[in-house]
Amino acid sequence: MTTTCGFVAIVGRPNVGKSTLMNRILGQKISITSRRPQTTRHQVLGIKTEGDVQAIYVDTPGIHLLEKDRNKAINRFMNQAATQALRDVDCVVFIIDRTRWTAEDQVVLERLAHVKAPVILAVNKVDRLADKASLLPWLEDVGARRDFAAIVPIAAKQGTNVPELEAEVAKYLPESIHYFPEDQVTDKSQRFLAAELVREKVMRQLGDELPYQMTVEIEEFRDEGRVVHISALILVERPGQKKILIGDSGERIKKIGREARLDMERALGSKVMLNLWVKVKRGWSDDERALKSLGYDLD
Ligand SMILES: Nc1nc2c(ncn2[C@@H]2O[C@H](COP(=O)(O)OP(=O)(O)OP(=O)(O)O)[C@@H](O)[C@H]2O)c(=O)[nH]1
Ligand SMILES: [Mg+2]
Repeated sequence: MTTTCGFVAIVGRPNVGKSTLMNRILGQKISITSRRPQTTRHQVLGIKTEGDVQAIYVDTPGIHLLEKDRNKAINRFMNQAATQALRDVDCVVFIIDRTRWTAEDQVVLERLAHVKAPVILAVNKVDRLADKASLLPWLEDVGARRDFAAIVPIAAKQGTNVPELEAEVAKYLPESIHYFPEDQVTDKSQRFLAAELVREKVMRQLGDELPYQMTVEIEEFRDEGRVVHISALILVERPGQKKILIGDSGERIKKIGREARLDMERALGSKVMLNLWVKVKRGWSDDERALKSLGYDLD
């Protein structure tokens, strides 16, 4: 009996729906999502095993333009993490948002220039296309930008055409033994997921005020069987941000905690006691050493 197994990088500029697509394919929340750009910061594997076929998807941070003088170490980290994911993959899914082509899409296309693996273009969010008739000429137009292995219009959020995209991907998975046991869905720990879920709730509630000047560290993760005790520290850059995060008489932080806890309970399948703390740590997002100690480490 032959089995197939391979790595599939999901790349694109921020906010096009990479993590939404991965979660849809896996049928559960593996990677956090929000309306704000730069939600994903690390490579996250989503492993899908169906019979003889194992597809290992690699969700990546959105590749973005670094602003002159304003680019922080964390932005360089995110772009590097995304580019690194393109090494040694068997197939790439390059996502764009409907019928728009931006300077950042162009940057992604240029990063793909040296990639030998087949690149499938996924045109996402077609559910929001006001003028459906514009799609066909657009597919022809983008199709001329590179020799894509396939072009698939999808709506990741609703799942439209996602099985068709997976079928295209399956064509490029080589014959190989499976690298992961069939019940493993990600390479990340429960601890990592817990931190990410807190970050997701903060991003969803206050993305505009705190784009990337916030990170989450798990200080305690104690599994007592029926209850998991989790303490998470939210680090911000400035005292003003701490105030916003806590909100009037702690309303906002309570809401963030409640939502994060419910998601954690769903993911862990047990009761969770969650404690949240907010601390100001100036300069962490532009300090290579601080970043490393906070888990932003490419090695
Ligand atoms: N209408 C619609 N919205 C979508 C679709 N796919 C994703 N979205 C929304 O687009 C936003 C961004 O989705 P993400 O999956 O976080 O995007 P991303 O590419 O992972 O973004 P970064 O991690 O920041 O690079 C979220 O609000 C999603 O709900 C879709 O097919 N249709
Ligand atoms: Mg993402």
